[in-house]
Amino acid sequence: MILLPVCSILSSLFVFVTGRKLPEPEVKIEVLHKPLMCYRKSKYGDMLLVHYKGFLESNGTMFHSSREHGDKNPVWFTLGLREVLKGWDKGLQNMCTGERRKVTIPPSLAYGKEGKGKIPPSSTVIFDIELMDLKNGPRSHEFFQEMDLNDDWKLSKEEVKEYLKKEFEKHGYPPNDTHHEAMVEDIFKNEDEDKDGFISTREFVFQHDEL
Ligand SMILES: *[C@@H]1O[C@H](CO)[C@@H](O)[C@H](O)[C@H]1NC(C)=O
Ligand SMILES: *[C@@H]1O[C@H](CO)[C@@H](O)[C@H](O)[C@H]1NC(C)=O
Ligand SMILES: [Ca+2]
Ligand SMILES: [Ca+2]
Repeated sequence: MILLPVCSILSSLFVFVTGRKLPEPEVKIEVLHKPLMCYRKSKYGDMLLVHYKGFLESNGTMFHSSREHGDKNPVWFTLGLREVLKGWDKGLQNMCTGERRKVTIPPSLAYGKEGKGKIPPSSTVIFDIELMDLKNGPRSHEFFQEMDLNDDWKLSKEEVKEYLKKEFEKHGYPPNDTHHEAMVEDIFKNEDEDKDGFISTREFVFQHDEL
């Protein structure tokens, strides 16, 4: 698969290194086909099965087609977890099974300044994406359990901080308590909806990303 897994830790790192957020440009969404029946719409944490074609905006060259390349199968991914391009996480919300969209993604939400493979640096890319299937995603319970060190089914700030520390080490960054604490505050601001100081499984699994 050609999609670049974007590591959220690294983009969070950027925020703390430069002390500011990247300006978040918009993803342009055009609906090409909407099915008559729509039982439910994709939301953060769902598993999506898609077929897609990717084009360079600059000259319309197709750089990937899931129907023609690789094993020719559609691909599964979890929405909103940065498993795929950020532009996909933003552009494939509220989508019905059978719906087809044209999603235009600026470089910062796609392959960045560097580009990747056939994609030149700083490319705006266009995806033609068809949602083949949709199911409840885990926003992985395993992942939750891995972070929940004392098995009380909620995540404390300390547990999230421990997790960040491990992730940073895994990616070769020295742990930095000041950074980690600021990141934890940021995470809890978004995820601890009832502000009880813990992220519950419900808050974890059903959290909605703001568009
Ligand atoms: C389109 O642009 C890409 C990247 O710059 C280049 O590799 C490709 O040859 C171009 N295709 C055409 C048809 O001009
Ligand atoms: C840790 O983070 C703080 C706050 O961002 C920063 O001022 C400090 O230089 C960092 N320390 C190390 C060792 O990177
Ligand atoms: Ca816990
Ligand atoms: Ca809570």
